[in-house]
Amino acid sequence: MNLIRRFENNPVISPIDVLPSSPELKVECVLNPGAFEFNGRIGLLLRVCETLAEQKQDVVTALVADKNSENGIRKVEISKDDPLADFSDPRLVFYGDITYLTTISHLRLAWSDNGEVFKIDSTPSICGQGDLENFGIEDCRVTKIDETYYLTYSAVSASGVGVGLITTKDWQNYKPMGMILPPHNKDSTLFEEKIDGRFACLHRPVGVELGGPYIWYASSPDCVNWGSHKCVAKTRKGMWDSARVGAGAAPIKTDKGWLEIYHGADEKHRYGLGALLLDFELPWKVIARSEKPIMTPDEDYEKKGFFGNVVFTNGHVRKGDELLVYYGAGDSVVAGARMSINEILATL
Ligand code: MAN
Repeated sequence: MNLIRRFENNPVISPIDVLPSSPELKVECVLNPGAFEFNGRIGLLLRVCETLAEQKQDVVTALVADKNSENGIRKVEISKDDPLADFSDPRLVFYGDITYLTTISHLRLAWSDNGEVFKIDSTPSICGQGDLENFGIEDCRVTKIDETYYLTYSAVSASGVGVGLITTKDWQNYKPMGMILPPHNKDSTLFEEKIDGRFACLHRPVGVELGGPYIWYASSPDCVNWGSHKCVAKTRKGMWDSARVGAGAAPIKTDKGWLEIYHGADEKHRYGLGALLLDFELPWKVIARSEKPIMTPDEDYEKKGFFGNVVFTNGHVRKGDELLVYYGAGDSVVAGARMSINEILATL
């Protein structure tokens, strides 16, 4: 049985399909989309990563959003032979006390009638605002509760990565609600229903001396103030998810409990997807968990890329038993796959 049925037209969106947000920038990667349905269409909220179109030979340029700079972007140039700089991770530049990103991300909408072919907006839909988002915003989860869409995303700056919240009802007017979980925290998704009258979420803080990058549960009366934190799932030594774990998109309601598709990575930064089955009433309790990943980076476009060997999901759309899972592949492109909820449950 083949649990994962990748779309035939994968990757469905590549950097070449996306217009840069300004002429001096170039789209380096398009990845990790949130997914939702609106007015009979499937929408993706893409993470669009940009760099300078014209790179200078001897420096690496980090881009920082800044209202007072030309075109709203400050360019931080770091010489390639500066002894204070470490360029070993293509995503980051460690420079003395500060870590910069090598790209800056915004969120952009793409729309489809069939879920496989997308028309991408020509301009950014949502950009980072203020000091806590000036390295960009990333990896948005979209959860619809009643008539409101809740967007939870990574807000990135030199102060760290935290979780930001924006709400919208019409995908034209956006209401920023600020940072709801402080650094270091990301991979936060809301449940599609309130639990015991409270908003519920999964999130991923990182324990430093003790603990680690584990999936946690929290609840809130208003979606802004979060409490009742509980640890849900940890990394597992020697397994495919030994180095980090993080929630994907909103947990899926099934008659066996909440099904959560999450990502895990090992020490070699190989990212796969697995499943957690959470207790319906006490959603921080794990009933079952994938021993083996349900999806690993196997295709060329998943093994290669800006940061290869990655399949990472934060967006899906449910059609009965079928899940359309959208994912970032190789941190470079957006791809899709069909999965059956019952088939995943059967593996647990
Ligand atoms: C990690 C990666 C990057 C991302 C930063 C900030 O290093 O996921 O792609 O830009 O975190 O969130």
